[in-house]
Amino acid sequence: MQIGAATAAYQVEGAGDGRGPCIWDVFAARPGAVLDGSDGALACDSFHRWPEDVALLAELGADAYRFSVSWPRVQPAGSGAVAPAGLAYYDRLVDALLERGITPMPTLYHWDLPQSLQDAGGWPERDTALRFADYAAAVHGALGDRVTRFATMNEPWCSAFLGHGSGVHAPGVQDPAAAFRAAHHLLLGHALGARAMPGADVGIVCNLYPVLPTAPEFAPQARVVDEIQNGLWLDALAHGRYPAAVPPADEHADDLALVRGSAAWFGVNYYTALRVGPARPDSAPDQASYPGAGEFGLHPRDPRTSMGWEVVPEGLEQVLGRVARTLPGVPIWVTENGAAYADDVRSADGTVDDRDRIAYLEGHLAAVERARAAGAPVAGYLAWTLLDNYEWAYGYTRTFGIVEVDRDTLDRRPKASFRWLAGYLARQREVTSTGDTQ
Ligand code: IFM
Repeated sequence: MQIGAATAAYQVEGAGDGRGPCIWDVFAARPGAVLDGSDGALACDSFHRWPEDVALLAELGADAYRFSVSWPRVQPAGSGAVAPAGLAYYDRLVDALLERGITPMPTLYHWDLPQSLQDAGGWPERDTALRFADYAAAVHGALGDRVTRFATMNEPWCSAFLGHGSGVHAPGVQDPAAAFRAAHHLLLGHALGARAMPGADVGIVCNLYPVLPTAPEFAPQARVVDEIQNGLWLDALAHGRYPAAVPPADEHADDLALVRGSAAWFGVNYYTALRVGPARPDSAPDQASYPGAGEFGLHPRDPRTSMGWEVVPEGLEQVLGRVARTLPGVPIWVTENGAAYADDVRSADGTVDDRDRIAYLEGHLAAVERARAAGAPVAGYLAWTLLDNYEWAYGYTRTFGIVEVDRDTLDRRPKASFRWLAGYLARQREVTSTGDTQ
């Protein structure tokens, strides 16, 4: 199994030079939209500091690096002319990774829609899926001679339902019908994008979670949450249909025939499990993303991360088993897994001593190994995330990194979890090279 780390453009790059505006620039400027009022204009400045990031990945011993390509850097207006300087940034990054034996795994869309496409209606509009396919072709044309594995969309559930249901993510729309249209066009964009990259190994990345009723009477609500969180994406990709919770629409039938079978590999982003129980007055705002929200609540138990997400390693094993059964023969990657913690303990030399994060990673890697032993074809595991970065509506107040980033100097300092993961990788390589395991 390959092991590495992941990041996303808006969260780490900073605007750099020549990037066009995107929906997160506009959303983050709304008063109250982001907890600390921050945006991704500087982030970790990886646009300039990428050589340091690549050196860290090499020090980690990473097999693979999942980063995202910024659509508005490549096509500042969202369509038409491609910016050569924007593509050149990824060209250099890919070359530097390959020089160090690290497999580049670009994701084409990690939430930074060019604002001009939002002005034309965004993901609820069908045309956005067509524009995505043009953009995918442009990136593939530039990188496809050296990169084989691409992901189209990252966590389309978030783009659709956090972006257009609860509105806690960009573009901050609260319109359930628009959320369903966005979900469909994200899947259509994935399928058209995959077709636009002939010869590439193209997958999609979804955030899937086990959904558990807290009592039998909440089973119907849990089923709805499961259909939106998990079934929508899996049923469409495996069977070319939507579960009952998705309102029917005329455009679905032909498009779903394209979506079916369009994932050559499947990426699982896994963080927690969802417990569905009685309504609660203090519900997190993202809960309003599910139809029928208000009639039920989510009830995470301890232990929880600083996102309030329950730590449930065995849920990852369950999700991997479900994907393996639903998409037989399709290789699976754990494309994100990790935890935000307070990082308030330091060892004598000043290193963040994040034993909680180490325990989280260790528990989840063990769950991956159990899933593999049970037959799930898991090809890789990528820790979220390499660097402390811009955590969307939480701004810089939540840290998931295995490397600390000083917000004043942007200096990078590996945490104890970085050293731990490097050790895990080295041990795994040792075992593999002596032929003890696969
Ligand atoms: O930071 C995000 C990432 O962009 C997408 N998956 C979940 C992470 C933690 O919230």
